[in-house]
Amino acid sequence: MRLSGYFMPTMKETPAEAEIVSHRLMLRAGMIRQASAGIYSWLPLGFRVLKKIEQIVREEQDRAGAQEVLMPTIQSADLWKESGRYDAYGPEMLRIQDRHGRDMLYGPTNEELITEIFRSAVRSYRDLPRMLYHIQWKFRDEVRPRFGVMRGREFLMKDNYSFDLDYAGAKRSYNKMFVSYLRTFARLGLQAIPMEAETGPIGGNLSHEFIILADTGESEVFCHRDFVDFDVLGAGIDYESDLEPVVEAWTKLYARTDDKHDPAAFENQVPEDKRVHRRGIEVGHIFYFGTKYSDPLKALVATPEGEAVAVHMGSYGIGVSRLVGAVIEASHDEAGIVWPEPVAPFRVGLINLKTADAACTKACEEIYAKLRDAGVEVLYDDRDERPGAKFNDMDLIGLPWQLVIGPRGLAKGVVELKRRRDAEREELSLDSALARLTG
Ligand code: 5CA
Repeated sequence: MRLSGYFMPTMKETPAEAEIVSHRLMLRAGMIRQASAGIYSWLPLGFRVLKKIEQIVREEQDRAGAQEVLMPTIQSADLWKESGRYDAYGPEMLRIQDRHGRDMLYGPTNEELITEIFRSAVRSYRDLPRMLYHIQWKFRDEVRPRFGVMRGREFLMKDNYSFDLDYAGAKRSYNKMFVSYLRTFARLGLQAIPMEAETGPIGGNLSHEFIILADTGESEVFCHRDFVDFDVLGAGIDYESDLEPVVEAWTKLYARTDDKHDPAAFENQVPEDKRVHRRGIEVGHIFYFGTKYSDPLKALVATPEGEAVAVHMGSYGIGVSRLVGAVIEASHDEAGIVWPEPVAPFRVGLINLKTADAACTKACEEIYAKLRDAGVEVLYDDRDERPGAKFNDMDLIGLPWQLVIGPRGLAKGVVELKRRRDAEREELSLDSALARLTG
């Protein structure tokens, strides 16, 4: 992509309305624009990151055995009246009437709709277990939308729903999601800690929030310091094996959000030098709620003995659009964003220091073509701008690698490769730079 023709409206000034760093940087880097309170348009750079995160979430859901569907954003109120949640959900739900005066709503979540899909198709234990997920926009009329995409009113969520015959089966599904969440967040370059949490309007009695430690987080959390060094990606996971030992290893140490916090237990279980009391960002939340929806909605399956029982369910959410902000909160410096490679909008920023210089531009064009041929995502700054402005923009948008080409270096046969993460610079020949970036 050539920057001269790319829609990336960066800003030098810090927007006054943005209170936290991720919101400021997303506005300044031209990733999003506010459409109205808590509702955002995604511009090309931001949309690329959103799609990368979405794809990693999707791959890990698929790997764990869940199947993707797509349910609508607008739902009929009838099912919500059947489950009893239409009144209980309160003013966070955006209620709409269609032209016939029928009650509709913009879905804040999808337990009812997925249960209706399930009950219309499944009758027997032979068709269990099942896990169905979708990645869809939700609307919650939050009292206080803030922090940009972190607490929006319209936001992108991955929500998965599991169906099992009994508690033992449902716990297996819960464990699959628990482990797949650890993997998903690790692939995004994040250390997410599973914490015992309240269930709120979704319901149930077994629930974990996945929390990224960050001073700007909205949750107050308490946990054992050893979580910070846990590694999950190293372990090969077989989702058909018994995952209980993995889940136990990740839940035996104290980790709770403030509404579940027990000061006495915290002090008993965690040595003083290991106590972490911080703020965090909730990037995922999983629930087992048994028959809370299948009972009222009569989602019944026949057991092997022929008895009809309500199916056991769980639901599992990831805040996909919130994650864009969360990754930035976890990875930035004074100059701007520092994208972890797997979610970077482009891998390489190619900077032409002097577009008026024919040899310099020729070298840039050649390497740009070669990088693209090799399948490397590259953003080529071919604008007629001062080098300082180009460096600032590249640092702001945080691509992992910057390849800087100027007439002086070329005369010596070298270009500069800078790693954004630690600003480490290296002078290399064009060919070795190419080899490094395509290797
Ligand atoms: N149905 C369940 C799980 S599938 C559910 O809705 N869970 S939730 O309410 O906890 O939301 C799931 C995730 O969506 C949260 O962990 C959070 O990461 C994200 N989320 C929730 N509210 C917002 C919001 N207002 N803005 C951005 N992300 C949000």
